[in-house]
Amino acid sequence: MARKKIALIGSGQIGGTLAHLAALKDLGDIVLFDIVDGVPQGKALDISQAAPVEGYDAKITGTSKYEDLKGADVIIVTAGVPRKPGMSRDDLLEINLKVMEQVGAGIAKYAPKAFVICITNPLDAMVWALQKFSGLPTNMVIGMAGVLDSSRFVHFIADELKVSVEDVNAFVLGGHGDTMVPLTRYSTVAGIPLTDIVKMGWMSKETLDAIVQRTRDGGAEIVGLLKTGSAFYAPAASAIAMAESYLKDKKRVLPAAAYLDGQYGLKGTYVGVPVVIGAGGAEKIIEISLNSAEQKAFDKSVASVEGLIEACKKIAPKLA
Ligand code: A3D
Repeated sequence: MARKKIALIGSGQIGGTLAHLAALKDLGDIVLFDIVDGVPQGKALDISQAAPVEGYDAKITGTSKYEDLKGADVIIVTAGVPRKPGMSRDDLLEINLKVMEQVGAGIAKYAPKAFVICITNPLDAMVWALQKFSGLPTNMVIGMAGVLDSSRFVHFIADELKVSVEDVNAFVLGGHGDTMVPLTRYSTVAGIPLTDIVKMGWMSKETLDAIVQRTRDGGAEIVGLLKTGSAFYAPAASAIAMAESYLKDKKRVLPAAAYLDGQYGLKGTYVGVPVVIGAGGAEKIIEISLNSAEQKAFDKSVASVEGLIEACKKIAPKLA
């Protein structure tokens, strides 16, 4: 059986980490792409030289030519600029929208059958634009945010309760940004909802509220510490989980920015919802019932995403 091919568009902090993880997990051969010539080639060589130590056989190459994407099964897009301290994800919109236009054209020409995972911020608007610019089917273009946001939530809960991360399951809905909706009712420790954990007195309501807020601000906390870029280890691990679910047809149920066609009462937009990811791409959107407070928070988050999509349409009228 031929090896799968994973192409990484953007070979910066996340791109390099993606390549390393994909190699360690034997997901297939890897192509690193970047407009800065030398960086993808240098990282590819460095990661290839770790192969004898780690024992992976993946062929890892670097390129600045779109034609090298040919035949890619999965494409993960991180091309663009990340945040600096004081910047919101939305501040990146204009620059990264232009990048999505180039990347979308490259994918359409050379890898129209790929499963595409977008990571570039502002996430929900960029994945929406990338799908439009590439013209790929909506089930084959998805955005990574929810796996990362949920993972941050799980880390904080497990750390607070001093339990294994393996026994905590967290659920985050909505756009990737300050309005994201961590759902405490659907987040559990060994099956016990966090709302019950509070009732049992294992964690105070104030602590849980603080964790929810820290999850929302999770990206900014790291930007503030790093000062020269944004998080990359956990974002890369999150996208790899999504790629693996597609490549191995695992049908994991993962929160991701997916195209909504009537689900949650929304049409033609991308927003974070639970999705079954398998060989058919985004195979099924799971619609959960929301109480009025959750619905209100979700609506606010959707409004913020829709505002960004409108801004994209103004900058690039052909998207309208
Ligand atoms: P960085 O290390 O700067 O890498 C970005 C790479 O993109 C650089 O190597 C650039 O040279 C390259 N690039 C720029 N323009 C183009 C182009 N037109 N074509 C090809 N490559 C290009 O950033 P990073 O890896 O830290 O972050 C990448 C993106 O992910 C940023 O937009 C971040 O904001 C975003 N991000 C998203 C999340 C989510 O959870 C959604 C988390 C963390 C970062």
